[in-house]
Amino acid sequence: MSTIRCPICLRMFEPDLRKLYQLNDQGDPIPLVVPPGIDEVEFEERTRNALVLCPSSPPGQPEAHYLQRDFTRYKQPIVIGLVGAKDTGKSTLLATMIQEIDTIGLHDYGLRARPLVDDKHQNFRRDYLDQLITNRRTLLGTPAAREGVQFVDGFLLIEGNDVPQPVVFFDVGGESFTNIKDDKLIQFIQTFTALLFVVDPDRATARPPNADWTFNAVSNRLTGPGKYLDKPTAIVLTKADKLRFEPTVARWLTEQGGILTRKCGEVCIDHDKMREESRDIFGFLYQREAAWAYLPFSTFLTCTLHAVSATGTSAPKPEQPGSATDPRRTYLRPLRSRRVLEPLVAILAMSGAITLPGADRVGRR
Ligand SMILES: Nc1nc2c(ncn2[C@@H]2O[C@H](COP(=O)(O)OP(=O)(O)OP(=O)(O)O)[C@@H](O)[C@H]2O)c(=O)[nH]1
Ligand SMILES: [Mg+2]
Ligand SMILES: [Zn+2]
Repeated sequence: MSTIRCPICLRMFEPDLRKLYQLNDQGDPIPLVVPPGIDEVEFEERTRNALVLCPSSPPGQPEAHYLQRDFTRYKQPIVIGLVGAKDTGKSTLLATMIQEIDTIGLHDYGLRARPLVDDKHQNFRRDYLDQLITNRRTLLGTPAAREGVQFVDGFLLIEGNDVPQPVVFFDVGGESFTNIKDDKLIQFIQTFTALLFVVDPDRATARPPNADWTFNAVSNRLTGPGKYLDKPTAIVLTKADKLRFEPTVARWLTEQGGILTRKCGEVCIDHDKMREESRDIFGFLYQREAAWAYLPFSTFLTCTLHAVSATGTSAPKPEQPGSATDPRRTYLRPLRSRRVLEPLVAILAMSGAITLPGADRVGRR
């Protein structure tokens, strides 16, 4: 790793991996002293959750901030931002994606994934997954972005003996993206190296139209040369269980075959099938005149479209809104996610992290 962009202040810097920090019991960073003469295994264990200082502010200053060492010492991180208005289903989608990485893994795609920061991963499981999967309750709305907002969880992708690559996820309350009055609050958008645009089917099929302006706001915020923005992007029609009577969507939602094939004589990514799904979901959105939803397709160089359901079922709204003290609702049936990993696999293929044959064709026009 040479230089890296700080996701908090956007500064590019070369991390000093010899000066490590750790959090004390009060949660304050203090220098991490490693005894000399220990071997690699012990060093790795002792420094598992180590931090490095971002050089934009010296330690002790109120603006001083630290990054996870493992975010900074490997290949350039893939920083995935989930974009969409309030209630579109971003956090629920992310939760079920992470659950599938934890339980099924990415081995089929040639990668081993381990949590990037153990504490963060435990917190994510507690705040998102215990609620959703164990208690079968809807998630609380995610708080709006604060200054210095950090990723919520991440993994280290390990492929053979190659240098590992971190992949991290930003999940903020949907209202954050349209709060363009305060630049500092949304500068984290500039750290996204890949984007998941999450489409709520209720908005896509609404009459009169109910466009999600976060897609436009985030795309406008990003800059780059050329006709297209060069960041891997997936448009995810989530909550697709609500569209199960729409033949095009139902076809993909019930698709069992996965996106691996042996057509090429060995295991490879079925980019033709992914293109077919993208074309169908694009057609579905086009027919409903939801131009805002497929805008990323004409803005980004590589883009796929997907139909997924994070929960497979809805949680009914209370008959008298506001009467309940706890806004979390209970899902009607046991949760069953469908095809939630596909958009992530597409992003990893477009980012070059998945190297199976065919991966380099994903999302190309
Ligand atoms: N039917 C169905 N409903 C879903 C699904 N995913 C989410 N929902 C519903 O959508 C609501 C909002 O989901 P969240 O994941 O909290 O939405 P969000 O985009 O994170 O919202 P903010 O954090 O407020 O920006 C949930 O409470 C569920 O009621 C799904 O796959 N199917
Ligand atoms: Mg949320
Ligand atoms: Zn910084």
